[in-house]
Amino acid sequence: MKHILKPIASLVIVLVTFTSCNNTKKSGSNSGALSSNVAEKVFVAPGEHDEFYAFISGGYSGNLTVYGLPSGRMFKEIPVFSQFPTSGYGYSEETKPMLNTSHGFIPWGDSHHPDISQTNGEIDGRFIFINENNTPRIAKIDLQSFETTEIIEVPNSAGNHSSSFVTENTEYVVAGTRFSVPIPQRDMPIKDYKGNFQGALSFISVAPETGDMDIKFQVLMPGFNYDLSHPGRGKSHGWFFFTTYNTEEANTLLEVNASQNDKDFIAAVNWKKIEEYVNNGGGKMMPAEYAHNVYDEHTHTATSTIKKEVRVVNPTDVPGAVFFLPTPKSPHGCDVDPTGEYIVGNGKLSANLTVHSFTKMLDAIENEKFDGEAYGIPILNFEDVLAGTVEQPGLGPLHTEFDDQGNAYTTFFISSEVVKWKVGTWEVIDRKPTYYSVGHLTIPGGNSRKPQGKYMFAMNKITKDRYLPTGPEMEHSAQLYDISGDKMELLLDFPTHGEPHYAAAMRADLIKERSRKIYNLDENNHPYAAKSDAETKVVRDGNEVHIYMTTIRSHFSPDNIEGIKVGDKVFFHVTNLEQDFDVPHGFAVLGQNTSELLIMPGQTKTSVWEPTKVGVWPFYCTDFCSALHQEMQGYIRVSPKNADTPIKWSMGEDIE
Ligand code: K7E
Ligand code: CUA
Repeated sequence: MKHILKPIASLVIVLVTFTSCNNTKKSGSNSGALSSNVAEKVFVAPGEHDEFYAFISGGYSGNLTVYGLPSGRMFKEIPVFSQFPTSGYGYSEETKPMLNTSHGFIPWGDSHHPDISQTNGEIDGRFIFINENNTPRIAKIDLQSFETTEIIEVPNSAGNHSSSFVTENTEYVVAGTRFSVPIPQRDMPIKDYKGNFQGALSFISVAPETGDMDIKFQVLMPGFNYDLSHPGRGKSHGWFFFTTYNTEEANTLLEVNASQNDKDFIAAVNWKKIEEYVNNGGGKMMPAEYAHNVYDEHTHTATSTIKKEVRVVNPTDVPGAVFFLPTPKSPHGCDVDPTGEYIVGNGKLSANLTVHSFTKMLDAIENEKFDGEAYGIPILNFEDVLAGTVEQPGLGPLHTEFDDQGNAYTTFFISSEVVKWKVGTWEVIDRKPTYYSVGHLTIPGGNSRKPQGKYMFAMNKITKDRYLPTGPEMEHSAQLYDISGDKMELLLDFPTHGEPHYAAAMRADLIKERSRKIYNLDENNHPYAAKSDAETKVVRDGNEVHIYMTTIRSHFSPDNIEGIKVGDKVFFHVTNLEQDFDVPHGFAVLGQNTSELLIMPGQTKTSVWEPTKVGVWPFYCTDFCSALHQEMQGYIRVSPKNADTPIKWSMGEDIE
């Protein structure tokens, strides 16, 4: 048996590779096709603003990048799950707790699916959520400050991939496990996976006013791989849908062993029903360990709390809450149309695209049109829930988005194209090649009741010849299409950072108007803040030295410091006194083993330095902030361990 499997596996690889090569050839004919008409459509004149924000997942960068559309200009990288020396995120004392987990401090993450908060099924632009796949976590970014303000770890989960999608009123941000694992984690033989491992689907509540996250409950499902998910909306609000693969429950050579079943499932979860069950005391608390990290904008400091238990629910204890919809074949994306009626299963290995009907699903449940069960969960009869199929639209469907005109757009990885089809008639309307091997695609407002249309962009996995070569690896490439007409029109290629798995986009106005310009110095409650030059000081406490420092154009106070000794632990608490938009100051000292600080107006940030060498070491501002930026510098004197140099500091005069 083992001997047969290997040739099959290599055949699959050859097939995929071969198809990709074909795609590469197509490109030649398209290069240089940009007409001036197209150029006008993406031209945003100098000083003008883009019409849309796009928040593009950074994949293995662990972060989130912010772009403008239609220009494709990158505005910012928001650090989320990875340390970011550019701003000191994850390096400063204030932000290190954001990266704490039950496994300790983790400097990196793999981010996948950003999703913007919603009110009444419409994008409201308050928060954006994003999942971390490797060490399961969900982060919340505040779209006023563009800062990561909360990260919650997801216990009992592994490969947090079917995340982070929000319900119609941001009641929940949902996180489903890609890898099933022993729950609770324990030492057991891997070969005993089948029937013993489980997959947790976590419903993380989001407080309406504050946005505070908390794990409300986890549904412990059979040991499949829960790949992607989307909320119901409109008529299907209250349900959540998850694609699964590996319903075979294989634990080795999944490329063959998890491709055996003709159909896998979409799991339909009635979260309202389970919520009610939980509110009435249902489910049980089980011991768990997970970090909950919260950033406070007034102390400018994050705290990390390790939580000790989580509520779990056995789906068979809540009759009528969970069903399986048979879906061919190892579906990846699980996408719900704006009306909430249609649920698309993008079967990676299927010739056709399967669409389920929510109405038919309810009817099948009502009339118990079941086709067996899996671990006590009813399997609905395929024909009875099927809305329709898009016949042979392409090879290797991954993800579908929707516009505001009743059209759907599906990406095909293997045939490297986006295919536009009509929701309801299932006819293919248009297809356009992508360069190359597209993964996700995004339409502004796509995951909502009101898509904002106009543009679609595809996020491609392979760049090859699209840009000037940069060694063996090229940044991934996105392609922007005009979708306002019947046919899609390719407008622009632009590079993305890391690996974009999905992006969330929306009209710029909502965010733009609310964007924070400064932090109010009066509201700075940081315990080590110095709010004027008069409050600056240097305080020794054993071998710890706390420097209360200020920075304003164009000096540090103090800028001469003496009395530090080798073996000390020196805390530079730097407060930026500026109350002016876009005037951060930087801070770095020669020989420090951490990153710089970048301190926003009104903020206090702390860098720790443990000097190992005697000498007089300069520090300076790293951000060119004024005509006298180069003058923003100072000296710190480090004496031998046993010296008796007294602690002294000054600014504008010599230390006597
Ligand atoms: Cu959403 Cu890339 Cu994580 Cu598909 S995944 S491509
Ligand atoms: Cu402050 Cu340069």
